[in-house]
Amino acid sequence: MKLKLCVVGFVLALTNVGAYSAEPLIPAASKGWKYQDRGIRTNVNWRIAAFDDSRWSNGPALLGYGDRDIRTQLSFGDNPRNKRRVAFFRRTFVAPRQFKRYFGEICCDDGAVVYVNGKEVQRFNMPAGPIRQNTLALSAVGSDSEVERKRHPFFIDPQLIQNGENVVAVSVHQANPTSSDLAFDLEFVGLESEEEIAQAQTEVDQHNRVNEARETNLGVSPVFHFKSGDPPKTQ
Ligand SMILES: [Ca+2]
Repeated sequence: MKLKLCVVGFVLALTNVGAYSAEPLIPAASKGWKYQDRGIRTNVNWRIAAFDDSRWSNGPALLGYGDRDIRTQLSFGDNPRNKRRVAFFRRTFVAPRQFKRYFGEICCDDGAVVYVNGKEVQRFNMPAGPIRQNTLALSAVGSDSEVERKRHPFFIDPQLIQNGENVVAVSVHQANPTSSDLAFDLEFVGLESEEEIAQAQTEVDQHNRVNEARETNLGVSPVFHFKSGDPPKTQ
């Protein structure tokens, strides 16, 4: 079953990566992710570009634990029945010039909050309101083959991306302390052609429709996504 999931996830990843000829600012499954897997946020400034992450570990995506396709193994602590709720990730990326739109796709098990240059741009499978180091994801995705390796598409406000070096920071949250797995990957591309922008918009719209239905089933407010230009409140 797990192998089947991996194959499906791999094919999906290939489909998405191959779909855009635009310049990857962060390729899928890329190297150079800094991570902090101690389960505690030691510095409130961990999201901002100026934060010194030189003491963090680093490795290639997929990062996490509990599944066979993980390339960088993270620690969940000493107690499998009470695992750490959160892991933190950072990566610098260079925007060589200004693009018309910026588009990302994230794979996260179970939930995630994404920040670019210190500003929140997206959250997936996470509750509304302040996000703390012990905040749990809304639902477990590990047993749901359709979403475990699904890449969630989203646009990024172009005003947040500057020419030259930028920093993306992500917290990934477990749905419960006994969850068997955690996983994270993220890719960014700069879009220029109207055709690719329209294609990305279609992906985001389809994703939003699926997740609106999912949120209705979960009985939660719509925080799985936001439409471009309507970011959630930054905490
Ligand atoms: Ca999990």
